[in-house]
Amino acid sequence: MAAEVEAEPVVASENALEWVQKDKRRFLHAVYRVGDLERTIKFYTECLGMTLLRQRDIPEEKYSNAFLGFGPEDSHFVVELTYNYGVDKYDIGTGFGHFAIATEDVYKLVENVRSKGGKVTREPGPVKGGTSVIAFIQDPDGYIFELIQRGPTPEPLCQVMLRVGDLDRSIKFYEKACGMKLLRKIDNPAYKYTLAMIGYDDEYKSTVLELTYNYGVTEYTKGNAYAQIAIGTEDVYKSAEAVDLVTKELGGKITRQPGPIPGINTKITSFLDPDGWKTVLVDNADFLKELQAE
Ligand SMILES: N[C@@H](CCC(=O)N[C@@H](CS)C(=O)NCC(=O)O)C(=O)O
Repeated sequence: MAAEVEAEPVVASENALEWVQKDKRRFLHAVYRVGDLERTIKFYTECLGMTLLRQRDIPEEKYSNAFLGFGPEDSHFVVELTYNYGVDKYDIGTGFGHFAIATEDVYKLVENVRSKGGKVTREPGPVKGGTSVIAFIQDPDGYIFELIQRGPTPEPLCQVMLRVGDLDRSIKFYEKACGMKLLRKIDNPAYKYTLAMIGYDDEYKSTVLELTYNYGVTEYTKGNAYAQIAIGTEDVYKSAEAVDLVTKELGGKITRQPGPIPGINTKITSFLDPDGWKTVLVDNADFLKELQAE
């Protein structure tokens, strides 16, 4: 009898880990804070070519959101900007890397950014130690966007780069807890870093997480500007079960138990990875309902 009681949760959790690998997942949005919503909307639409998809104001909670991207939210990864009433400055910290935009002509996009008063922090040209043509620009709050020259793609908002302290631990975490695949790992010893592209689909067709390990660096500051990425799932309860199991092995923790958000009823669960980066898993059907209601 005792043996049966002990065995049950283990079997359930192992099923959850297998289930995660078959779940229907996709990156929905990156959430971060900005000091002036109108200023950022203007910059993203005029300099970067994004479309303003929706806006909402929640006066009871003293914040507003704006969603922007390169296509509709039901099929594209987008940015969700948060403006907290009265807060005009945030600390980005050292751990957050950048968002990346794929474009057919980096030189042209950089010129557009510059002509509209945007800040170019790295001129276009081949990446150090490689051949891809890239550039870096900075938005009005100091968030970095990497511009990457590529052929046409259905998802120009193609990467979220986060720095991590142990790359193999992070890869294992996102594979097991989130069902992502390791798409590419590149070591660049000349510049003392290793990158891993991980995600749910081809990195040239959909958004990926780019994890960067700088040799010997295990700690970064998080600041208070960047918040989290949101990922769609068919079942937040099973998802949380898997995450819980993986955090016991690799670190990290569940920060919100699975369940509906009061008032909105969208089911979510959220957690921190072993470096403290936050992810929110959102019920796919609830998310689509939310989009239709707006
Ligand atoms: N130390 C870098 C490592 C990552 C890195 O160097 N990435 C490449 C892009 S994949 C880069 O920024 N290269 C700079 C350049 O080519 O100027 C960091 O933490 O950002």
